Amino acid sequence: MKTRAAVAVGAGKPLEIMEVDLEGPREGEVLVEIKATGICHTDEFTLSGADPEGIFPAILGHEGAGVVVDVGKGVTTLKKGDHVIPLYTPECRSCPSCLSRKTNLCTAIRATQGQGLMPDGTSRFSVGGEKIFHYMGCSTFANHTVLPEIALAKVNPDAPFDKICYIGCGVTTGIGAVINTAKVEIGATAAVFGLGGIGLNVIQGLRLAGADMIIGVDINNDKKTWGEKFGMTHFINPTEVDDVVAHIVNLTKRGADQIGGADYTFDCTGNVKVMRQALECAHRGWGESIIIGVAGAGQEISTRPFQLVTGRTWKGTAFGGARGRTDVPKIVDWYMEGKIQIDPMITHTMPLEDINKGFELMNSGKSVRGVVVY
Ligand code: NAD
Ligand code: AHE
Ligand code: ZN
Repeated sequence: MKTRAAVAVGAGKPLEIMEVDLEGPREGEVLVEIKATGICHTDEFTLSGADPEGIFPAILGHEGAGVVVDVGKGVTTLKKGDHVIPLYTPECRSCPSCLSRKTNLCTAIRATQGQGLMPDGTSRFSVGGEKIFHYMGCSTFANHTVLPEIALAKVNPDAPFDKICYIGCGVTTGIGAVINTAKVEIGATAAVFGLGGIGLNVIQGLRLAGADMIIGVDINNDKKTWGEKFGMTHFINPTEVDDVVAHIVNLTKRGADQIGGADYTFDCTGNVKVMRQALECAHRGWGESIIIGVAGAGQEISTRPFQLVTGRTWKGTAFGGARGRTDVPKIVDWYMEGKIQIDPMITHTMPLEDINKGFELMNSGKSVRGVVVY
């Protein structure tokens, strides 16, 4: 069949809207009509050329929601008409990682996914006979896409596509980092670096978890009002203080010994210098720092080992530690029940033709989440 897509033709180049050829689903695969997709900073990261796994031409996008149009041989858990959210972290429930119960990082199809291919090593997308690569196993910047059955979460059919697409990455990553990865407890103090589409969801996750002090850090002062909407109690612009680490340590001083530091800190910037700041403002003895941001090729993190010797822990999280087929339908229900907010964070919606404007709005800090509606 033919479908419309925004194709990433090369690093740093604008996406090109074109008609592409899409082959139907093979065994174990599902054809999905994408109804809406968010634009995440990770799409920009790959488009910019900073992603070591970046490959062109490709159809980017990994934060979608849509409807099953057709299923391939052997598909048993989904049928035509089901509402679904694509999962860049699938959940096969039978690989050693899924069975370990220690991680959400299913390994069933990770190797081919990283090469921009379906599990059988081929692509379903092409233009004029030339192969177009898939992206993160999702390619939601196409109106129709094909995914493995294990990479789709079946969700409440009453939920609006233009809102729940955000659960396909940003919402789940932010809230999951708090609940699944950090396991934040009531009364905790926390610092969140980077108040964009992910950081604001970390903040709403911290409020859900019952954190007392929620410090937001961003170089953009407009993010103060945004953070406060979702539970932030203090805001710091690191360019307006001498030393952001000392500032946070001072702000969080408590107890007879007056040792400061946050119980939990989160990097949502992808900047390795910020990751170091986030670790070093975590509390001596028990502070945990969670890396969410994705750093470009060649970037490395560093700190004095003494920071770890004295009890701080450095952790990372992908997709907020969520097991997609199990957890994503629950998060959609939380949204439908009013337990979490999504609508105010979606600041811009646009047709596919305007997707490059959506990237510009994100890069300039003017949008929190831009969503393309097909
Ligand atoms: P975004 O562009 O919406 O937000 C980034 C925010 O960081 C902006 O508000 C910006 O002003 C702020 N910022 C930039 N430099 C800063 C600095 N030096 N100090 C403080 N704040 C700074 O991006 P997003 O969609 O929220 O994504 C954030 C990061 O998370 C990206 O690196 C993205 O690739 C990554 N990400 C990771 C996962 C995962 O599973 N680990 C999932 C989604 C996104
Ligand atoms: N391809 C990059 C890494 C990109 C990355 O870390 N992606 C996150 C999701 S970001 C979503 O917005 C992730 O899920 N990582 C786990 C995985 O298996 O990719 C690189 O550095 O090569
Ligand atoms: Zn993302």
